[in-house]
Amino acid sequence: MLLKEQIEAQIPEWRERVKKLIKEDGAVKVGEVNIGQVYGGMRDVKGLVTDISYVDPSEGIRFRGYTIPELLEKLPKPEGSEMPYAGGLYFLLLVGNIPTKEEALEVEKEWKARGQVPQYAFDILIAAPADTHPMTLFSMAILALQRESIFTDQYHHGLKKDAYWEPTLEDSLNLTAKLPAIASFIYRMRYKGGEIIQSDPNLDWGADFAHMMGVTDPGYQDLSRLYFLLHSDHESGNVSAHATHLVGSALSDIYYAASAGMNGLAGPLHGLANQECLGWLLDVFNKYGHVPGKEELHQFARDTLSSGKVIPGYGHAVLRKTDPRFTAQHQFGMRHFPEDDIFKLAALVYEVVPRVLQEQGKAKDPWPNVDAISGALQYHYGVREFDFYTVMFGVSRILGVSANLVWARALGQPIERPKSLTTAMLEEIAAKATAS
Ligand code: AMX
Repeated sequence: MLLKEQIEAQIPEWRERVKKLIKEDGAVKVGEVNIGQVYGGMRDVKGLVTDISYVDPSEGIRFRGYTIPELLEKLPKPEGSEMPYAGGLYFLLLVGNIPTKEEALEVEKEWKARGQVPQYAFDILIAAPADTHPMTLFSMAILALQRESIFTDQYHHGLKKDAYWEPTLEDSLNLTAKLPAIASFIYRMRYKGGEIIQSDPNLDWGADFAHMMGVTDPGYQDLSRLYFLLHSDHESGNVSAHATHLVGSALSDIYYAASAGMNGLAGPLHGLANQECLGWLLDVFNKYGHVPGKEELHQFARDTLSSGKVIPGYGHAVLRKTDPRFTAQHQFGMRHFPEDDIFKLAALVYEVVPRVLQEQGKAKDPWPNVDAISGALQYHYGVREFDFYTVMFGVSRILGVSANLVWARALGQPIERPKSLTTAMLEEIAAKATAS
């Protein structure tokens, strides 16, 4: 496999580089931690390392050094499509270079060969009570597949530490291959009366998801490819990435680790934000019965703020400009359905809300984030079941977190074990600092 060979070829140099850095400069400080951060969710504490993506405050995400516009231009695409193969993106995340079309297609081929979901995983989903949340079902299916883990099997048969990454790569390919079928099964079971659509062997991973969802508009295939690219990785400190890394650091396999990550993604402060954004847009639309004018929208936004609520989809913990993931989706809507009401409204909000937030003067970043528009695009194609949106986010995110786990194994990253203190200890530290 070209993918595996290219990872393997890089490992000795990476191991040497990391070993040297730790040996020669292990004591060099990268930052300080204050009491506010200890109580404040470790915000901005530099305690993780990943070479797969980096979020620059003024520029947004870079995957393996490439910005989103660069990736959309350079990654190989299926004939006649605007958006790249997810297989090519996965190659990039794992290997670090833009793949050739042949390399991207090899990942797609591996996924096809590994994509069959064992019936027992579906049976577990079918057996769950009808009101089980789609994210719970998604996480359950991943966890059910844990018995397939090659890493865990080989580990118990005396796998050498240097070779941990190999079965982790196998597991990652096996799991990611099945995600479109699992997610679309959940969608069809929950919202479409259980009429399941079988995978089409001629379609790539992203397009096959669109097909199995039952959305026939060809534009949805490109939207799916775009969506899966944009949500795949966002450094390592966000909850889904960090939870996956933490659980994986105990040498739990990718099924245990990704399922844990998905449980974090299911939280309202993380993956659920996109549905709140669409809810706000629909509230605006329903209030006026049409796309309002700028003045009316300005007033609606001010009313949201004065009632003590936030405007969903705006602001960011790290970014200080329009999220390039927003821009890519905005451009997609402008090309495909500029006249769609909810899309038009989302685009108008972009013209009005940053000004309202600037007037209010609280938000450090008044610009839109990825969630401000993603729901409007799904809505256009008829995927209107909000509870399902986080599952699509999860399908994408597992590409990033599994690539990270392969490299964490390759570089022998140890079990995570930060130190905790008691409040009395922190009070003592504070008292000493004040006295000195
Ligand atoms: N509307 C109203 N007020 C906002 C705001 C918004 N969109 N964004 C920030 N503010 C307010 C904060 O609530 C805070 O007020 P406070 O001082 O009274 O508590 C003040 O501005 C300063 O906040 P900040 O430092 O700019 O933001 P943060 O880093 O603490 O939080 C975020 C970032 C995204 C949670 C915040 O901007 C927010 O709540 N946005 C709306 C919800 C949203 O879009 N969430 C999706 C995030 C993307 C994701 O992770 N999926």
